[in-house]
Amino acid sequence: MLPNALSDWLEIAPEIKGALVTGAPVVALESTIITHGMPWPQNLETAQAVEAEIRDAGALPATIAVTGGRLRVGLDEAALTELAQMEDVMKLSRADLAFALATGRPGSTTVAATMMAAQLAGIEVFATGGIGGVHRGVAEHFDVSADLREFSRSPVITVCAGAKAILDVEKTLEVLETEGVPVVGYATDVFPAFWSRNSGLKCPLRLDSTPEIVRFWRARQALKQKGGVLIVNPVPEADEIPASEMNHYIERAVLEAHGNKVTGKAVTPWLLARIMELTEGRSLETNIALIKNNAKLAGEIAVGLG
Ligand code: PSU
Ligand code: MN
Repeated sequence: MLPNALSDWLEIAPEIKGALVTGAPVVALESTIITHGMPWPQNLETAQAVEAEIRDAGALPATIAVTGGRLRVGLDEAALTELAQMEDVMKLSRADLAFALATGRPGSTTVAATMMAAQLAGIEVFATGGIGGVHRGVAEHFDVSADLREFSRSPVITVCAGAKAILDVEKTLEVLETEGVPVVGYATDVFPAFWSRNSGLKCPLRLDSTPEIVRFWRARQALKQKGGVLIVNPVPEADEIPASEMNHYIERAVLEAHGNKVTGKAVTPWLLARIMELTEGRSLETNIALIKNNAKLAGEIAVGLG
C-alpha cells in the first residue's frame, strides 16, 4: 500500500515525543539557516549553541529537517553534524516540503516549512533569526517570501529579530497586516531590522514579558484564531550593527544580485553570503548573537506555556 498516513512521513525524536505527551516545553528550530544561511563550521556551532540556549531555559530544542524521505522533528548530534556538511540540500518551503518527502531528497526547512512541521508535531513555539518577506524592488520581480502567508496559516508563536534588512521592511509589515498576523515587539516600540535594533518603523504591538505573551496566545486560542503570532526581539545592543552602516552593504549586495541575475530561492542565501563578505564576517557574528537571543526567549515562552 502507498504510504498515506502522517506517521509514514513524520518522525518525532523519542525525547521530543516524550516531552510532547507530558506537555513539557519544546521549541522548534528551522534548518535552512544551517544549510543555506551560514558557512561551515559556524553553521553547526550556531545550531548547537542555539539548542543549548533552549535547554538552559528549561525547554527541549527540536531542529527540523527532511532526510531519507522523513520529516524529522528533533535531530541528534550526528544528524545535525551531517546536515551541516551536506551539499545539494533542497531549501523547503510550503510548496516543496511534501515533494522532498516523496522523492527522498534531503531538505532543510525554511520558516514556512518549519511552522508546518511544528503544527503537525504539536509544537507551539519556534525560534529563528529573521523571517523572509517582501524583497526590495518587488514591483519588478514579485518576490514575496512564502513565510508571510504561513504566519496566517500555522498556529505557532515565532520568535525572530524582525525581518531581514535585505528586504523592503515597510512592505513586509504591510503584508503581515493584510494577512492578519500580529507583530509584537518584545519590550520595544520599534520594529527591529535583524542586524540592527531599529528599522525606523513602528512596531504595531508591544508586550514586555513572557507571561503577557502567554496570555495573548491563550486569548487567541480561546477565539479559535488559526494563524500564528510574530514576536520580534531586537538583537542585543552590544552585538548590533547600526542600520545606517548596514544599508550601505545591503544596497551594494542587492545591486550585485541583480547584476548577477540571482533569482528565486537563491536570492536570500546569496545576499546573506555576500553581506558576510562585505562586512568581513561581522554580519555573521551579529546573526549568531541574535538567533541565540531569540532561542533564549522562545525557551522562556515555551516554559511559560506549560
Ligand atoms: N534567517 C536567517 N538566515 C536564513 C533564513 C532566515 O538568519 O537563512 C532563511 C529562513 O529559513 C527563511 C528564509 O524562511 O531564509 C527565507 O527565504 P525566502 O526569502 O527565499 O523565502
Ligand atoms: Mn523568494
